[in-house]
Amino acid sequence: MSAVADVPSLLRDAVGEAGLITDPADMGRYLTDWRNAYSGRAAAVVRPGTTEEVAAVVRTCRDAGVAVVPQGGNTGLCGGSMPDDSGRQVVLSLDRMRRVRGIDPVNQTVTVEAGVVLQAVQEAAAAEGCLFPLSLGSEGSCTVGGNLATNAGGTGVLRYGNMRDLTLGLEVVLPDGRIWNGLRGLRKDNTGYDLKHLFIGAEGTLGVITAAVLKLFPAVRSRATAWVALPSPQAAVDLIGIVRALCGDRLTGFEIMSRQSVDFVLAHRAGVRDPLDAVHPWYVLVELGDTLPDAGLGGLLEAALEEAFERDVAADAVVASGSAQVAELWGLREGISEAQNFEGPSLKHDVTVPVSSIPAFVEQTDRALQKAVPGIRIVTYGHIGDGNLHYNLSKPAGSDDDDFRAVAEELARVVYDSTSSFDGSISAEHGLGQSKRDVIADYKDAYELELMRGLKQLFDPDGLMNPGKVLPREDGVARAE
Ligand code: FAD
Ligand code: 2HG
Ligand code: ZN
Repeated sequence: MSAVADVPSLLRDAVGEAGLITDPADMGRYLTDWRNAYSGRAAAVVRPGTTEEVAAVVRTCRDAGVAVVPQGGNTGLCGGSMPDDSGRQVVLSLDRMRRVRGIDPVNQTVTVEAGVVLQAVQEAAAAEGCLFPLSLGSEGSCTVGGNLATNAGGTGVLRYGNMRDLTLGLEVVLPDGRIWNGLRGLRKDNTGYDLKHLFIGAEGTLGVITAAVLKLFPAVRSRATAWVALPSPQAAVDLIGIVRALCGDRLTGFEIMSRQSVDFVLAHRAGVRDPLDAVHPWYVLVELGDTLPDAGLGGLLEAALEEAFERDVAADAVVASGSAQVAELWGLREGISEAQNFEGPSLKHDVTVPVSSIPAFVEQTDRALQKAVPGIRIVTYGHIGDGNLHYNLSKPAGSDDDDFRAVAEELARVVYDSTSSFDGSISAEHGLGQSKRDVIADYKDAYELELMRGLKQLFDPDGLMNPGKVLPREDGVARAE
């Protein structure tokens, strides 16, 4: 076994000078995440350009007993792509693996390398008259590898599914350096265990994803978008029912936002304004889409809204009249994550409960949080059509940052206990990473965790593939973000 100090020179043999960074001054952007919430140190950052080079890097690190941390666009929200602070781990960035290997419009598939940025996949699909429907606020920076490793969701899940649903095949470098070529573009394949699903959502703990075959859909040629003011989360749930019944599969987006969320964006994002005159407690952004260029979606959406007004579900609404207004409405929604960063330390929760339980869940959780910290700002928003809320918290206005940090763990428990009481999940899209790695022990079945540990042991007996992520540490200490 080589000393850690030798690893950079061994890695140079694997990837050449262009693929290796050892100067701490140049490593900076790989060692801090998007929000500056997590940072680490590394023996080296290695940037292989091919699958074979990824395999050589993984073998080199395994032989040296050095841990590998796979990294894509570094936009993850739970510290999964960060090395620890020992300075002994190696960050394996996929940012030189950005080739679209092929697109097959007849088979409706695209084959891409893991470092391709999500927006580039969307653009490659559009150039062939197709749609790749995964859509996230971070799509200009996040990568296919990161999307797969976190099983990313976003705003199109209710119509098209999450990254797992959009994937047909994978190529993966396993922790022992072997390459598994599962790059099949088949919609039907019943030849045994479907291994790709183990790597999707594994947050880089079972291997490095190097390429994928993804599903495409017919391009959407007409859209209609509305901003709807509502009295309550119950009204939002009622509105989904109305829109679904009338519009069926044309419903492509349904995002909820509390007034607090919208206030943060209005305060911190340039070029947005409140679309309505009066202030309302809740809003949803509804979007319809169709492959026909003239599908009459505006009329359909207006019919749904009319019914919502008649039934006192909606309080007010604006139907967007052009692409600039559509962009402005989506700017209000997509700007929330960034806007919250300007309001001091935040606690991010990324939960799901059954859609039917959302109203009772919000009422119960808000009450418990306000009791724990009177005046706490609850920034509730997200993909309500999937039962997925970002139940984020900011300190009471004008209060001390450290006072808020001191109660962070208690507040996280309030949200998780409430989620659990509705048979929900404490992570719907962002994953466990470092932030929820320990607390998951209290919210997931012990036997399920034992099976997960068994899989980790099978794939990575040396524990060198993104250690310290996803699985609870043996000391079982529960920590909030
Ligand atoms: P990274 O952050 O680099 O890595 C994330 C995890 O994947 C880490 O554990 C890493 O080790 C692992 N990983 C990365 N590449 C590979 C690979 N090739 N092989 C194996 N493991 C790998 N997420 C959602 O689900 N829905 C949203 O709507 C959403 N909106 C967001 C909006 C904003 C503004 C931001 C900042 C983030 C948002 N996210 C969202 C979170 C984040 O963008 C996603 O988790 C995204 O999928 C991460 O991709 P990445 O390339 O940045 O991965
Ligand atoms: C979103 O839906 C993302 O905007 C980010 O998942 C959520 O920042 C967050 O908490
Ligand atoms: Zn989200």
